[in-house]
Formats: sequence, C-alpha cells, structure tokens
Amino acid sequence: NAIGMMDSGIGGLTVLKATKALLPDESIVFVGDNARNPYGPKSPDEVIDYSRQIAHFLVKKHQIKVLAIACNTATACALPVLQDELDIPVIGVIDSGAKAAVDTTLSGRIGLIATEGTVKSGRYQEEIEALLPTAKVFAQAEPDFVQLVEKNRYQSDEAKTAVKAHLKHFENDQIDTLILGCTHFPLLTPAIQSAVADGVQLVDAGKATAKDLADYLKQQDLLSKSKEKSATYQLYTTGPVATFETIANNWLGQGDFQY
Ligand code: DGN
Repeated sequence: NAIGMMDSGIGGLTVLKATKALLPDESIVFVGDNARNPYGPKSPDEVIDYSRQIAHFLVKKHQIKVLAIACNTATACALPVLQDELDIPVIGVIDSGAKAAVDTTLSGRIGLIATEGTVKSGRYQEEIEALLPTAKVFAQAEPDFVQLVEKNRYQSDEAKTAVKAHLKHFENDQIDTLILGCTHFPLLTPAIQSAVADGVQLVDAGKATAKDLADYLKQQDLLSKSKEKSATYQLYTTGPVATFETIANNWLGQGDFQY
C-alpha cells in the first residue's frame, strides 16, 4: 500500500520530494487542497474539517498504510483528531521540526517562520521548550510567503525583496537556527538563506519529517516488499491542475507523476 500525504496546497510537495529521495520504492498518493488554500488564517475547526475530508478520501479510496500530514497548520490543528479517528498511523511535521531545531541550535535562540495558525497554536514553542527548557523561540507569521509559492512567483525578484524585508528583524534576535515551519517555505530557501545572517542554520521541518517517516516505516516493517521497481506517484489537487502541474514539475523534476 501507498503512503498518503496531504497539504493545503503545493507546500507538501517538499515533503514528497524528501520522502521519495529516502524511500524510492514507496508509492505515494498526495492531495493538495489548493482550492481552499491558505489554511493559515482559517479557524482550527475549519482546518480540522478539511483535513478530515482529505484523510478519509485517502484512506477509503487509496487504502494508504500511513498518513503524513505534510502541512504545519493542519498538523497544529488536526493531528490529535486524525490520530484518534483513523486506524492507520498518522504523522505530523511539528514534532520532527522541533526536534531537528533543538538538535541544530547551539545558542538555544531559535527563530520560527510559519503561518498565523501554526504560530498561534503554540505547538512549536511547547515542543521545543519540552526538549530544551532554556530555549528562546522567536516566532513570526509569514502568510505572504505562502502566496509567493502558490502563485508560482517564488523565484522572482519580488520574492527575494519581500523575504529580505520580512526577515530583517531576526538580526536583533541573534538566532542561530531558523525553522521553516511551513511546508511551502523550502521552495524559498535561496531567498531565505541570503536574507538571514551568515551562519544561521535553516531547519526544514518537512525534510526532518521525511527522515522520521522513513525510520518509522523501517522500524514497523511497513516498507513495500515488492522486488520490482514499481513506485507510483499520484498527485491530486482540488484546484486548477495546470498551475499545480507546472510547479510540481519544476520542483520534483520530470518523473512518473500522474495528476
Ligand atoms: N503548507 C502549510 C503549512 O505547512 O502550514 C500551510 C500553507 C497555508 O495554507 N497557508
């Protein structure tokens, strides 16, 4: 059976890419809820509702063996509900991102950029403080970054300028680690890296999740046993397929993706 993945839009493809690199024999079914993006400003109840609809579609129609919520906002709002409701294991992105940040920081001064929903939930802050009580977390919501990615403008000069302006204040906080706490943000990595002080390490919560997901599937003996190379990638979007496909092809490279 395949791995199920879901996001509010394009961002989860960063988790798909990292998972595909670590587990090339695993099939993945992905749903991007581009039509209802962004999740960031929505109420937790609404995000729970959308997440449940997608999760049930993946379980009923695709018999997935594990669900990765490749969206920080949906993880912040819906992880416990889905873990409770589904008979399969459900993995979110926040625990892995928080742990990776704690493993990376030397000074304990950690920046977080994410959606409003994720920042407001306080889940990263709680998780980091549980692992490293002396840590100081500087959290900043960056909803505009999501739109730069969804609208396929993430490589533009406009994106570079906006990212630089938004991240300027982190200079005063003297962070040594910055969590990309939204799965859309790794597409903006070059702009983000050049906007922060040299030496600030970026933590990609999605990549950290892919690693934890791979370890988990190995441990639980849930990896595909098929000997032939037969991994398939089925990508669904609730929005226009053309835009989704363009961004997906640019980000993932050509491959056997079905839209
Ligand atoms: N990609 C999502 C996340 O990781 O939080 C959210 C993007 C959005 O819907 N605003």
